[in-house]
Amino acid sequence: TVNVKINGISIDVPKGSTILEAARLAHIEIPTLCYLKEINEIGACRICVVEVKGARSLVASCVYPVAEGMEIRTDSPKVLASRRHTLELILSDHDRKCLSCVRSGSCELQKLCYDLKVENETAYEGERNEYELDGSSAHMVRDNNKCILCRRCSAVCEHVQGIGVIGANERGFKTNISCAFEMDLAETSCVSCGQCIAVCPTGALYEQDHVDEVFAALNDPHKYVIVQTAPAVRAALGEAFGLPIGTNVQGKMVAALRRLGFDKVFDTDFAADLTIMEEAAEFIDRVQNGGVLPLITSCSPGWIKYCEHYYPDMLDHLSSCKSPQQMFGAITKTYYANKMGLDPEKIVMVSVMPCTAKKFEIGRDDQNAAGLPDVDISITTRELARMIERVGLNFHALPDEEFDDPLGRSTGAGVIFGATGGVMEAALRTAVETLTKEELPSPDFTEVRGTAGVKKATYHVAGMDINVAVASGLNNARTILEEIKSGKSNYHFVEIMACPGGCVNGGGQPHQPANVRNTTDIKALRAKALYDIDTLMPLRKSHENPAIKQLYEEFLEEPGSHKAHDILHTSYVK
Ligand code: HC1
Repeated sequence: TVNVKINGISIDVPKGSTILEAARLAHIEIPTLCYLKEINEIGACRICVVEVKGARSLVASCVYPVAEGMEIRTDSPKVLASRRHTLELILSDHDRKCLSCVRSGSCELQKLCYDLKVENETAYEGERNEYELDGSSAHMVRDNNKCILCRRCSAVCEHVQGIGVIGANERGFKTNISCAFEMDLAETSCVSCGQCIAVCPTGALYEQDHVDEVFAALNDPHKYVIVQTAPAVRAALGEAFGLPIGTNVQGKMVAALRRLGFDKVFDTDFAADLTIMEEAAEFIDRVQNGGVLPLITSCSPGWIKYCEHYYPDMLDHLSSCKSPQQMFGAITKTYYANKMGLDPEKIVMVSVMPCTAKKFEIGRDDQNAAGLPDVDISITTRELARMIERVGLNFHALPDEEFDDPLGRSTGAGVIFGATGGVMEAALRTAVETLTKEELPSPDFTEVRGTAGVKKATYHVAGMDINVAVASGLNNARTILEEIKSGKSNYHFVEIMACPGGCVNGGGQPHQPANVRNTTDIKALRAKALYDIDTLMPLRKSHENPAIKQLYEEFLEEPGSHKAHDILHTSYVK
């Protein structure tokens, strides 16, 4: 350790710490703007400056290492004045239409201006850049008028996802974050994961907002509006209302959706169970009949887009199963509509997802089992929170309610889909019991749990070794894909999710500011909420779901049947 003095208090801190880290150990949170731990450590924004005795100028604490005997001031008038000036300079080229900004209340720039009492927004008024919005893609909008050039978005795109479709163009005052050759985002090989939105401190990046469309459907007496909620939404929606990260709010979420006026409140987890039935059958078929291995999961649309753009030669590995979101819509507009005597044309299928790529997925080809789009509108967890706020529901006071039957029934296997490794574990629970024709001593496959970016395991099943791998985050996916291509590995089954940690950390989840992201394992806390639900479920294997059994008896016949293929499977494009 080294001994330093921070604001007059002596403290021992690990050698090699930055001043920012050292101050945290002294219970001082130095404000930051561009800094994202291990992702964007560039010391560029100058908000985290501090005084170091003997140094010629203020130093950026996020990148400046401590040294024995260092004397640091994080709170001097000089420091605070510098931060204030920096904020005034940022505001001088910032669209300050803040009142109705999508990030009002969760904007990190707004909070800093409040904390530092930046009263004069026009201190450096002068020339302003004016940018057109880029709303070209199905999933998001880029508004450079609100961009503060922190580069968190480009860092996460390049360093976490290995894609790099946005970055700094031009120089000096004209510097802006955009795509190469000023292309629209839709023209690039962006995969729609929305991780850039999740880390953006301001309203420069946000999802395409479909809240008005949902309200319009709810207010249309001729429409029958059905909602499905993804596994990971229940583990994060509460954060938008100030609840601790990892609070399971399933019951209040259902109650809120009912009060918003949805005709049926169903659960994507049901379709996750259905996906497992189809995918486990596909896996067993490929193993027993010499099909392409490894089989790779297909429920994450960001991952599918990535595979299509970057690994088109590996599309044969993808499961042909539609994602649970799409299977849900397909079953709703065929089986359920028929069963309930509903006209599929009048059904509006809304999905609530932790994901921005789902907005893109609903418009893909070959996703219309009833001759209509399987899903009509996909909104994010954040958009649902905004709907709840708009109509003034007191989320905290809502009772806990249950999903409707029968498409609200699910098992523990369905709910863990939302965490990395969950799809693999759910599939193994069913595939192993199908292959061995014996009941598992325990449904837990703990080797594929946890937030590590890559996980591997081998299971001995029915006389053979089944090698599995799980990757989340596209850089990690690339590692596994390269292994497969080079022939170095012999996997039978691989799960890939585009977002690091899986859907719990999707690009559509409630924002958490950088200081929380830098110090808390958000994805682990949210995942724990899902595994806790699984543990408490009376049924934990997809093939035990009574509503799924009934669906096959009444309609689909058996997993992998001709009918199931027509309705629940899809294809990919190079
Ligand atoms: Fe997911 Fe899925 S788990 S992709 O992560 O397979 O988004 O939560 O809904 O479709 O079920 C997301 C989550 C989600 C699908 C399921």
